[in-house]
Amino acid sequence: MVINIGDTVHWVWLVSGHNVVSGMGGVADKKFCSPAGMNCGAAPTSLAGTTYDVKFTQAGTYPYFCAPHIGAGMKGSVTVQ
Ligand SMILES: [Cu+2]
Repeated sequence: MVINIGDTVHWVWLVSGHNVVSGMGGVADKKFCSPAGMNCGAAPTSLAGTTYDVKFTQAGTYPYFCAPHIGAGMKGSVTVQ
C-alpha cells in the first residue's frame, strides 16, 4: 500500500494466530511488530479482534510479514511518501 507521511496503518485480526513483523524473509528488522512493538524477534501471535496501529513518520518502503505464515505468502509492504 502507498500512504503519506504521518498516516497510520491499522491492522485488524479477523482470525487468531497471526502477527505483523517488519522485515523481509522472516527476519525481523525491529522497526515495528505487533502487538506492542517489543520482542519482534519472538514474534508473538494475537487473537481475533486484535488491532495494531503504526504511524509512519518517515518516507520509505517498509516490508512486513506474518511470522507463522510467510511461507504461505502472508507478507506485504507499506510505501510512505
Ligand atoms: Cu498469518
